[in-house]
Amino acid sequence: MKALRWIVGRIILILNAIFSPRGMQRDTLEQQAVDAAVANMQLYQFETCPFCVKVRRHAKRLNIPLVTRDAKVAPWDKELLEQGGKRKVPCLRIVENDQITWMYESNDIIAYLDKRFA
Ligand SMILES: N[C@@H](CCC(=O)N[C@@H](CS)C(=O)NCC(=O)O)C(=O)O
Repeated sequence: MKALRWIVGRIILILNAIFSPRGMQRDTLEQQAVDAAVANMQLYQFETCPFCVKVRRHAKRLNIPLVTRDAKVAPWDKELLEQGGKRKVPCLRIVENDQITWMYESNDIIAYLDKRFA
């Protein structure tokens, strides 16, 4: 079962690399503003989780430099569980006006990113 999961994970990564989406283009100032806004967000994720791949592909499409944190390793695993509330990925950590939001659900994350950056 573990081996099968590993193989499926590799296939997902290979397909993701082959069919990598194109990033949207912005003028320099606009891109700088987007980059600054995204610096307040981190995506807690597993590399081969299909829901995480979906969010990463969307971030690529939006051309946003979203930092990822591997929720399988310390300290991110503990941080996600203790501060986010559950060990589920993807989860977007958003810092806004000194407030931290932990957003679960890939579709909600994508809708949020679209609202901010599309
Ligand atoms: N409906 C969720 C599904 C997310 C999901 O099932 N994630 C799995 C990984 S692919 C997970 O976090 N499972 C918990 C675990 O492996 O501990 C979404 O779209 O984000």
